[in-house]
Amino acid sequence: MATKRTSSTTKKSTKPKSVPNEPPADRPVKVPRLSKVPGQDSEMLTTQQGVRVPSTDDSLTLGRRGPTVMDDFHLREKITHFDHERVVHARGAAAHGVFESYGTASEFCAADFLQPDRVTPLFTRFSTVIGSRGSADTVRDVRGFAVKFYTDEGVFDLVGNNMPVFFIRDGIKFPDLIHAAKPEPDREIPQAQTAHTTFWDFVSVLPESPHMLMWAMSDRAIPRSFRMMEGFGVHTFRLVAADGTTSLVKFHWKPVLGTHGLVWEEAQMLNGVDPDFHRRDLYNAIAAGAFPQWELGVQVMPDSDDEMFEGIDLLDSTKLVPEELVPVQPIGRMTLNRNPANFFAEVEQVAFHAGHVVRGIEGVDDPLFQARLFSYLDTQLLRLGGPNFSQIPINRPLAPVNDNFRDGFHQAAVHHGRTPYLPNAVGGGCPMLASAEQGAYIHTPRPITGAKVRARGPNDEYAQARLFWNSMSEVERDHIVDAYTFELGKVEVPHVVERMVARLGKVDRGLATRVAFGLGVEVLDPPIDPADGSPGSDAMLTDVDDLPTVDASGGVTASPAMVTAQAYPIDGRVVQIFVGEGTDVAGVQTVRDALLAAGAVPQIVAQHKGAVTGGGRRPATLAVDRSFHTAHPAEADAIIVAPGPVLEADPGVITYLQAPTATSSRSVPGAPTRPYSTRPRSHPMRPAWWCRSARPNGSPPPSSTRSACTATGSAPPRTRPPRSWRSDHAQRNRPPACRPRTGRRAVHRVRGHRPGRDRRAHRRRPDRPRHGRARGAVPAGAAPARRRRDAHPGRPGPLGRQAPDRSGERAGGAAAGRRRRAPA
Ligand code: HDE
Repeated sequence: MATKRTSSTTKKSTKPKSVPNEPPADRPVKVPRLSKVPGQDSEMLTTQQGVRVPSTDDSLTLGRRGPTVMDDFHLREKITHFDHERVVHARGAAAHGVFESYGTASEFCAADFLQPDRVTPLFTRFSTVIGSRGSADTVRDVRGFAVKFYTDEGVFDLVGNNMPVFFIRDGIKFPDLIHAAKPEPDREIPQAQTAHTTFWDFVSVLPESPHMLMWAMSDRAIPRSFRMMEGFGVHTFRLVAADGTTSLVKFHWKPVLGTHGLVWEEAQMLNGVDPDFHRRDLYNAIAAGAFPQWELGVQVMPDSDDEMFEGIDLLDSTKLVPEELVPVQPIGRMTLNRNPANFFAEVEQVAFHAGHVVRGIEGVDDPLFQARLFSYLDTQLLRLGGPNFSQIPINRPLAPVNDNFRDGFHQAAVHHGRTPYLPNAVGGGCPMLASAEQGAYIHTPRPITGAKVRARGPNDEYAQARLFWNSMSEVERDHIVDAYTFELGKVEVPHVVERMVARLGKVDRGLATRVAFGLGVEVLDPPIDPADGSPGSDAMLTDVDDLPTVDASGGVTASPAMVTAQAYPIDGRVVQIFVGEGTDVAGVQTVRDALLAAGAVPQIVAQHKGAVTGGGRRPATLAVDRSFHTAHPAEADAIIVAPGPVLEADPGVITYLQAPTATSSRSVPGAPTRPYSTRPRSHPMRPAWWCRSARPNGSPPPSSTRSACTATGSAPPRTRPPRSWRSDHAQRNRPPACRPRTGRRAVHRVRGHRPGRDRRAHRRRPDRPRHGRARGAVPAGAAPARRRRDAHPGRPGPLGRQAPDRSGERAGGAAAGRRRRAPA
């Protein structure tokens, strides 16, 4: 091309110009053509090389249930490209910790870190899936729950989620799933949510989606805290005992604090009020010494040739094994006890991989897992800049390494020796190969037969979705109905909505009717003629109709293990205590101390920051953590209103309490049975004790999804009592070593408040408290206080604080208490 361009511009030729890339008419030679849209100019689905693809739903496997084969070039190309596109799980938070083995797994697993009395360091990262790095925490989404164990035998990564199943059963569909779920490519909205057309379009025609959708529309998708989430390995794993016997297991993480969800309205508000809600919560808990804990448990099923259990396909990650059939056995405990020192170096650069397993733990031929084995390594090459990412400190194994790998981008090692190859004689045959007795990882031999095919199934895609629905409490069902109604309400294409509602009808007719009512559509029954291929047709839903289906519920119709009435500790629960001038300071301090002792996080909230003063002849002061400007009821699990003259008369308090319910009151005349949620108000107007999900008496929360470790029967005891908690502001501004046990000094120091000087001030003028009324909080109609320097708005007071301006405050009117006016 360059030669041609030069000749045409430098020399004027009289010969007719030849058209580049066009063969002469008399010689029809094919040459590469210029596509209008490279990579999108065929009507058929092709590979990047233009090879037409007959199916993109199933990986190429050895037999219907065998492992994925390397010559599935379509799968590898599709996943490779995806790995280097838009990365999932971009937003996350993480912490260091330890795993203490109970030793109970030693009978069925040879892994050293599961033997008795082993303590293994680990690093755990929680994440959302869809949102980009700056997105909010409390969006409706699946949460990643990835744990890196630095065992003496190498790194083991348990890369799971907070839900036990997944949307797809074959990894070849993962790029499709994420393309559909991510912001729509033409306009790049919406961020971090599935409430849009393309996601529902995709899942509505994906046969295996109904079960996971139920979980994603439940309270599990809006967890109260990372500390209150279950975790699941999702896939089945094969554990190998020291004597070589094998069993099939599912991994479970059970949070000691129980499983709790937010209410949807709260979650939405928190996205604005505090987009870092979960990240902050985890950091603060660990900084305060209230270390979150989870028990690791396993469901152990016998290993069998067909890898089925009670009709449940153990190679299908859209299915779970009900805990009623196989209880979870606890095998160890994880404690997160140290925050990362540098977010990028640790949280961002940690590289998990489903293929990081240690002796005694093997994956299975689940095609979802098989694709992951390829994807994680591949994705790190770009994300972490080359093949040496395992040398980054957070990824380095504790076990000694000698991999014979050399060079590559970002090689940090200066290797010695001339023989990075095996076998060698010059290097004395080093490094040596290990035998089983020396701890080598040896894959369990398993016979595989069958033709190389792209085919899966058959399976029952609705039974476990129905099981989940049946297991929910009434309030949780209301939430699920609301979630479907909201999400499908954002879909712009009617036939997608109809098809989804029709499929919900196969899960539960009542569920579909309630959702259909909210959407103003009908439940089509039967869905639509299966033969016509039109929207809603079952012909578009499954390619396995000709095969017999199996019941995937294992005979269980409802799973009480998913919801229990178990009581959990209130560690880390935020209790806001509203105080005002003249409040009962001693009483508030007693309540606060009791909350601290119980492990909760009390926050003193008042009209202004600084401090409030109690009543009596020798009034005491109380440091304020947050003002109504910086606190929000959605951040609290409970609110206590302390009695006091100023607060009772302040309508700002009521406005504050009302805020979260502003959008939740509904009344729909003429609706069928409970078309919309009749959930209890999450924030009653004037409570003495308001509770979101954990109740002080231990009764089951109305709005949260809870789960118990059925094997233990009760919440495992806390090993380490939490220390006092204070506002994150106070925590952040103190070096860890000198963080105080009680928060008061921390608050004083951060704000430049000097307690000694305060006390002197009160001694001088006990009749005129330094804070509150005398400084500007003048009730309507009262005589104005004598002008003082610190009563002027905008001018720093003697303690360096800004005096609150209440000079123009009127009684009544929600905003009056917050509005600032110029002094008269
Ligand atoms: Fe992932 N997943 N995934 N995934 N996944 C990634 O790896 C992928 C799947 C999960 O905190 C990526 O380093 C494919 C299931 C977690 O750093 C990527 C498939 C489950 C995390 C990737 C799946 C997960 C990831 C993106 C279908 C639950 C975050 C960045 C076969 C069992 C780990 C990265 C962290 C991250 C690929 C399906 C969990 C692109 C191809 C199922 C918790 O490699």
